[in-house]
Amino acid sequence: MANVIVIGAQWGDEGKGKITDLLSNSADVVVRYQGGVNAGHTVVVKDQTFKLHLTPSGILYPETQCVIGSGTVIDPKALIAELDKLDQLGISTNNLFISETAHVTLPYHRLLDQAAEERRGNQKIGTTKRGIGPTYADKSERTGLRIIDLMNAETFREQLEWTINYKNIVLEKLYNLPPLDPQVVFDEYHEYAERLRPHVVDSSLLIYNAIQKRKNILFEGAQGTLLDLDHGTYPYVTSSNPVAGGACIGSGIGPTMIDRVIGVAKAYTTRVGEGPFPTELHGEMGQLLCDRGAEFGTTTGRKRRCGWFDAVIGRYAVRINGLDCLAITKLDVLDELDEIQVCVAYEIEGQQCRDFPVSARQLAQSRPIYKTLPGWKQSTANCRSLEDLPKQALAYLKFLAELMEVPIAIVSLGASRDQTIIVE
Ligand code: 2SA
Ligand code: MG
Repeated sequence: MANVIVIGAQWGDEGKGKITDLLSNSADVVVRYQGGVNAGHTVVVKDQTFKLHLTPSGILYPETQCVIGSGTVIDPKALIAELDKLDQLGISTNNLFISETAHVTLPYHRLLDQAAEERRGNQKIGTTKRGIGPTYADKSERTGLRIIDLMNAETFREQLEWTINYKNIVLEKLYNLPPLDPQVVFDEYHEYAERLRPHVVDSSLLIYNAIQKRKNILFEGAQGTLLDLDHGTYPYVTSSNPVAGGACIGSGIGPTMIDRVIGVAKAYTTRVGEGPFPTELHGEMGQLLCDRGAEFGTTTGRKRRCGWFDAVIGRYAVRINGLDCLAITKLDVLDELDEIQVCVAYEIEGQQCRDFPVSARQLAQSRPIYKTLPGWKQSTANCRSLEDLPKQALAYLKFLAELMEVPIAIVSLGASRDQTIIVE
């Protein structure tokens, strides 16, 4: 398997959790390289559903080392809750490693995320309100605290006091919120720091050493290409780089170490939060996809917006991530439909456009140009090979692969591990 990056080719929630879980079987190390507890991966093993936020999906395999890399932002309270939950389920977290250079989400980050969203009114982003944006903003502003800072009580206390005094000005003057007490926050987070200490490592070195020993490394993206801070539908994006390029920065390894990039896309499209979405379906069909696909946010429970597959976005994801192949998930959600539409191009100001427009304003004006394909009107849930698929379903997949000019390597037909076709 070598060193593989798995990324979301749409707006997140493509089913990366299931695909990384499958690939984790042959991975020695699984690395999360960006995002924080905004992410939500659902993995189903033997009828048990695991909802993971920060912990890489590989944690379900006892031998696999799991790394929360340098490019992530770590909410210690939420991470510890996740570890407790895994402990209760009898899943060992001994193989979980946390980067000492990852930034820490502190209570003021959550408060500021919530307050900023309210202040934006109808300009709101629709964030998960988990403090992700403010944590990354502090990293860029160089006022952030890193995991390594939490490991030394004295420097942690000093830095926290300075930072909270600064944040209190914003909380009080801008948002009319009560100030935080540095001592109270210190006492709480000092305890968390002790709990996390055994897991804290130089993660770039750990990964490098594993690569030197020819171990298989799996880099697990969170969110998706169109939520990328640089290449997504800005400003309706998250504050990190979910694209494949982010894997190198967020784990501290060089691009020459990567062998393969797999993009995960749903057989249709969803988006949670605000922002343009050309193929969104507002009527009954959108509701049907939402119901059949159980499209609700793993972290916030928000209803996801649903629409047809968009090959303009697909091609863009192929380009931005340098995809080698695709995994198409949730094909079974389309099982009952008479007809299925695929967006092959946009019409923007009277012009036909096959390339993804970079401006959110242009994207909002884009009208999808559809090609209609026949449905298969039978269950695909028990198909285990391409030959098992109804011919219309196979034609649908072939059409997507041709439009995006990359092969489809994996097809997923349900949440459980065995509802998968690996294309030889
Ligand atoms: P944030 O909180 O600052 O990262 O929000 C900025 C935008 O990024 C979107 N975003 C997501 N989109 C899809 N899935 C995500 N994870 C959860 C899930 C989301 C949930 O698996 O369902 O439960 O609501 C995720 N995380 C961030 C977010 O909606 C904003 O559009
Ligand atoms: Mg998700």
